[in-house]
Amino acid sequence: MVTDFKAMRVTALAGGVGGAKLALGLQLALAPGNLTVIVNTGDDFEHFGLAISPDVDTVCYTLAGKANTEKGWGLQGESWNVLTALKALSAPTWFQLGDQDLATHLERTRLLQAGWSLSQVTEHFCKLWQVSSHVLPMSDQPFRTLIRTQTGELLAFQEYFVRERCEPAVAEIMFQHAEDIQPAPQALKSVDAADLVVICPSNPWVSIDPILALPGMVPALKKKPVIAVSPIIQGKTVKGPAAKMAQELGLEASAAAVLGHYADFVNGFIYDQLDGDIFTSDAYPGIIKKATNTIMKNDEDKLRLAIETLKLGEFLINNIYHHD
Ligand code: FO1
Repeated sequence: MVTDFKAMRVTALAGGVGGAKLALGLQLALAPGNLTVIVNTGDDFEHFGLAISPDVDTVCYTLAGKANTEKGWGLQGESWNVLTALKALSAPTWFQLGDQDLATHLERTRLLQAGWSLSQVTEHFCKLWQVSSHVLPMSDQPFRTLIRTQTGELLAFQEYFVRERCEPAVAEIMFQHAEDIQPAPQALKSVDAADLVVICPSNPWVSIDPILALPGMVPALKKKPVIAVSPIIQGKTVKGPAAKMAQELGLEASAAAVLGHYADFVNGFIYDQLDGDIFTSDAYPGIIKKATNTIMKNDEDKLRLAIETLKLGEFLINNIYHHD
């Protein structure tokens, strides 16, 4: 029986911007230390020889209160001297690295080369940035999301997302990784130890699916109360290409399609009130659906959506969900 949602131990699955926003709301709503975020690393890449983990950094910067909330990525109060100097050298500048952000990538690369794992580097940074939550990269092994376009080109994720501004039509999303890819050591443990798992409103196909593709992840989720929050509102996303991608892949760009995507292992689903009555009473009868305002413009919105999610979690745990 859960009587105080603040005391719940929650594990969230997240990609970048949208996921980080709800993760911050959950951090604000829960007792310090009770949130763990498993973050997509399929967007990671090497640039100028540096190890860049965009979603991990977006989540860490957001939870540390250091994120540039206008851009959704990078740091607030950033300067761009290195980028300007790179431009003057005719170097590639399509991926914008701010001066302070660059320090993160330099130090991460140095520590990885010294034998640290990505999980250890992330924990170390989070301690220095006084992040009260636990941030876990989904895996310590390289996992790369690739996009095959409808013209047959194969693009690394950041080439598709940033360099090509998500313009090419997507034919296929591919995951490239070691054959023995494993979740990060703490990732499955944090799911097992959680009272509730929350799938943040991140892109289901490129931000959450890489996490779900890891061996053992879906079976671990099936043993837990899981709530997913839809990133699609009235057929569109607040940010990012999820809706455009869905259409190009021949899927429906709707909250209903997002629920269909997760239906095998979720017990609760939160979608935007603007989508009102999209679910008929016989659609996914075993899954509790709740419509609310899911747009997160400020910290108040993030906290409110987090509390709605935790209250639905509390209801699932106390009334519906039975542990094995
Ligand atoms: N996104 C952009 O749209 N343009 C950029 O120049 C860019 C730079 C960047 C630098 C560091 C970082 O951690 C993230 C950065 N992002 C940038 C965001 C990021 O690549 C994407 O939002 C995610 O991969 C999708 O979740």
